[in-house]
Amino acid sequence: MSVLTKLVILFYLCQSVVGDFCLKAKLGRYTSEDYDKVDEDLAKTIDGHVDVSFADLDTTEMTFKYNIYGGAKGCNKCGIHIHEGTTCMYHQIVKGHYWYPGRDGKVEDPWTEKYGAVYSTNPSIGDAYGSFKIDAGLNYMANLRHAVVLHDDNGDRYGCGILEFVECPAHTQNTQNTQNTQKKQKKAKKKKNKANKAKGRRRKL
Ligand SMILES: [Cu+2]
Repeated sequence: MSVLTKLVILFYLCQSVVGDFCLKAKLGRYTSEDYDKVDEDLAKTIDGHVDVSFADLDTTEMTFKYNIYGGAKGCNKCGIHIHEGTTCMYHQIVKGHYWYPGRDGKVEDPWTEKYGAVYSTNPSIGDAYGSFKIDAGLNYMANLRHAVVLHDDNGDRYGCGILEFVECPAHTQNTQNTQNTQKKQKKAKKKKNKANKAKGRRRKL
């Protein structure tokens, strides 16, 4: 297999992992003033981010990736979900899990352990990294600006972030490559111009 073939395969593999339309939520404390169950110690340390990606604009299946730092220690399958609200500030507006229940309202809530919407940490460090695929019946645009909520062992909320537009890692790489190519082309053009100028000068001489 040539290096080029390998690169092409790697490119498509990366794409299928990363997806084409991405959202990112920076995790911070669940600020909700109208909620008194936040573990204040966790609220101080919680950091990290959640990356959500969709293969296209219509699909409702997303890859949900989390990088949690300073979270609840020793959390065994604690909840991590996208919620109905578009803020972390008011508990009443953050509301419950965000999914499309279907016309008859019978589609099950996918933001549960059964569908993998959990994270676990070890007893000494509250960090967690992982990902799961989930279909909440809502597409990329429908999820924009929605709150991602982190729960502790008791189910209480302490971490939160808002999903915002972000360029997918694969896209960023492509843009960088394009920029590099453009830079190279510019450099080559400059060199050519210089050479031509030198030629012109020589001709004049
Ligand atoms: Cu939740």
